[in-house]
Amino acid sequence: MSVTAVVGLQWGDEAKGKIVDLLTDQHEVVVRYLGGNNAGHTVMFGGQTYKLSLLPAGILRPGVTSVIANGVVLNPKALLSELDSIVKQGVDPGNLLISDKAHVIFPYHMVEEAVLESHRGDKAIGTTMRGIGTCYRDKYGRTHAIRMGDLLRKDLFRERLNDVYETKKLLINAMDPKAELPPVDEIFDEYMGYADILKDRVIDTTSYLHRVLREGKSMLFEGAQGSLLDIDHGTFPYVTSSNSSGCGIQAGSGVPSRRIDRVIGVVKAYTTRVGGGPCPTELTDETGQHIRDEGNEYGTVTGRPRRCGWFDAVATAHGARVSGIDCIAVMLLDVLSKLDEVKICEAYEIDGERTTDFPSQLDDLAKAKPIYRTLPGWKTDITGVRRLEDFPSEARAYIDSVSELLEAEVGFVSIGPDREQTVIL
Ligand code: 2SA
Ligand code: MG
Repeated sequence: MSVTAVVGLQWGDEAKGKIVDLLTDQHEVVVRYLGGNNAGHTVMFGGQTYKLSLLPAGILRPGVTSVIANGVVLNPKALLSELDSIVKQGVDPGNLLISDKAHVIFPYHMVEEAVLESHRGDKAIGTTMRGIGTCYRDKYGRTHAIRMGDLLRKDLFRERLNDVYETKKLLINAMDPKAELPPVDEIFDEYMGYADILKDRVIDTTSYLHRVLREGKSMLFEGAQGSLLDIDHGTFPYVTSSNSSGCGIQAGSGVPSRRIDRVIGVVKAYTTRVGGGPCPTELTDETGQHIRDEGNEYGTVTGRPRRCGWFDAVATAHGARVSGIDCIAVMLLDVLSKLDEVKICEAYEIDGERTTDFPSQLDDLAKAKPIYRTLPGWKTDITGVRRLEDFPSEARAYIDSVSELLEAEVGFVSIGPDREQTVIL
C-alpha cells in the first residue's frame, strides 16, 4: 500500500487532475491539502466532463474517501454548489471529509481582495478573486480567522464573527468607502446554514489520516496550482498564498513527507501562466496564440486566456527540486504536434551570464533571456499512441530532452484529455 503525491511543477494547470484521476482507483484516500476554489481541475471520462475546483478528484471514484485537509481555505457556498453539480452528473459524494482546522472564506474576503487588487493598479497580482489570499492572510494574522470547527460552535462563532466583521468593515472602508459588505446577521445565518449541511463531514482530518497510515491503507495527495506559485519558493509576489509545491503537503495535511513513497511531478509540454508576473518563455506572437488555441488555454475558474510559451526547463527544474519528485508526467504533448520546430529553454542569460539556477529575485527573473534548444517538430497526430516506442522519433527526442533537463524519469506521457490517452511507463 503506497502513499503517492501529485504536484504541479510550473504555474498551475499542468493537467494534474488527469493524473490524479488515473491514480485514484489505486488509492483508498485522496487528499487536497492547499488552496481553495481558485483551483480548476477538468477530468474527462465516459464521454462526460467534470469540472472540479475545491473537491478532490477522488470524489469521482466510488469507494474512495476524499479529504479536504487543514491547509485548504474553504468557501462553503462554493463547495455546496460544486457538490450539487456533480450530484446532477450522477456522482455520489458519500465519502467526503473536511478538516475542522480548514480556514473559512467569507464574503468580506472577496470584497477585501477586490479593493486590494484595484489599489495595485497595473501591479495587480491578477488573482482569481476568490478570497484566497485574504483568507490566508487572516490565517497567518491569527486574530481574524474563523475555521470550520468554529462554525460548528454556534455561540463562539457568533462572537468571533461579530469581532472580525467589525474590524474588516473598518479596514475595507478605510481603503474604499464605497465598498459594501453584506450585513453581519445575514452572513451569520447563511454560514450557520452551511454548517448545518456540512457538520457530519467535519472532523480532525490529521488524526484520521494518521489512522489511515497505521492501517496501511493507500493515500494520494492531490496538488493544486503549481510549484512556481508557491508562496515561499515561487515568483513572489506573483504567487498564490499557500505552499503549492510539494513543500505544502506536510503542513497542509499533517502527514510528514518521509511517509510519502512517490512524488509525481506534473509538467505541461510547454508553459502557461495566468495572472501577472514574469514568464521568460512567454510567446506573444502567433506561435503563442497557436498553442493557446490548440491547448484551449483559458482559465477553468475565471475563463482568462492563459499566457503561453515554450517549455521552461530552468523554472520547471526549480519546481522539481523543491517538490522532491521521483518522476515526471509530461502532459498535453499533442498540443505541439502541428509545429515545424519546438523549443525548450535550457538556461537563462541574466546580465550577460548564463545560469540554470532559477532567480530568487523578481527583477532578475524579469531580465532573464531564455537560451533555447531547438528540436524538429513531429508533425503527426500522436493522440492514438499508447506505448513509448510508438512515438515518432522527434517526439521521443522532445520527451528525452525534458527528462534530461529535469533530471527525472518519465512516468507518464499524456496525449489527449481522455483517461485512455495516456502512455504509462
Ligand atoms: P489567487 O487567486 O490568490 O490564488 O491568485 C494568485 C496567483 O495564482 C494564480 N492561480 C492560478 N494559476 C493557474 N491556475 C489556477 N487555477 C485556475 C485554472 C485559474 C483560472 O485552473 O485555470 O481559472 O483563472 C490558479 N489559481 C490561482 C493566479 O492566476 C495568480 O497569478
Ligand atoms: Mg487548473
